[in-house]
Amino acid sequence: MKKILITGCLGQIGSELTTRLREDYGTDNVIATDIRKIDSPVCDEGIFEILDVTDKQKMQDLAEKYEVDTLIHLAALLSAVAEAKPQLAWDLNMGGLMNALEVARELNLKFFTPSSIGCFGPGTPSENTPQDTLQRPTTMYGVTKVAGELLCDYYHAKFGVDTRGVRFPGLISYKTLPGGGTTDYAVDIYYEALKKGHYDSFIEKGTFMDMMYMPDAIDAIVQLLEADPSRLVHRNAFNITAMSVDPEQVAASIQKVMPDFTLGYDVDPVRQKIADSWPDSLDATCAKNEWGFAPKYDLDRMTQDMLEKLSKKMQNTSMAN
Ligand code: VAH
Repeated sequence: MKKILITGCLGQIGSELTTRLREDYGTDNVIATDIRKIDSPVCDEGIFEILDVTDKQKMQDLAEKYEVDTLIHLAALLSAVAEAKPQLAWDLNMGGLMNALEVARELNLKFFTPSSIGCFGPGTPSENTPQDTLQRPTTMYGVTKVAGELLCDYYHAKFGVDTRGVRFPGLISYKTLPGGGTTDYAVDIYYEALKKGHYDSFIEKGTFMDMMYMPDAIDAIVQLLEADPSRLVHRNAFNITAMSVDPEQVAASIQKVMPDFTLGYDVDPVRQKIADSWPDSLDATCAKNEWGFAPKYDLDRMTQDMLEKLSKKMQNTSMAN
């Protein structure tokens, strides 16, 4: 992997991945793209191009212009937004993915796109969910993730495209707010803890979901893309996770740092129904065995770092305003 085009760079993953890849591979070797340009280090501190992923010709023109060898496709609607706009979610998530796979096929690019724990459904074993198991999701997001996994495996088997992917759990980060996900409560809780000392969770007590701190997620993308292909038994997509938590456990972790923090509930039935259809905990053995996946952050270490970095960010923002 030497020169990389990334779609969806202004999203929660893209904004941190772009910065990391510029550090690792050189600023001029990372082509950041998104559907709009904003005032952001992603747009201002390296190569940035406007790209709507439903425009295949533009995607191909950019890949050829910059002579990239790798395409990381992140642009997609997340679960809650996709459930509110299912037809748009299909068009964007599947149309964008097909365009990206076709560009990768025609230009012989290494390819990464994420799947999600959302690719599983109520019939999947919910504890220690196996790498290879039943995938019958009941959300449009999940349908696009399963279809996406199958499409990426097809492009590898049929056309030899070097496709790789992971099934991301909920991702927690302080740099960019997530957009329209079901696991976003696990990000919101840290912001609200610092702002108000209290948070009303839209996900119910006792709802366990896999989660991961963003540094571990970025490490996983780079590790998988640099992995020896001869070791890969699986490709699209690997179960990965760092922890399985519910709102109570996240609150208890915060209270170790902020003893007066309190947690309440204002459950969102739409996102609760989505969360209830997902597994409680994944088995990440294949990722560990096939490419050395090894997350560094558990819940308490993530909480300490989130609260420290987020409070600095909020202080800087309030000073700037
Ligand atoms: C979502 N954050 O909630 C995303 C993710 C596992 C969840 O796919 O839709």
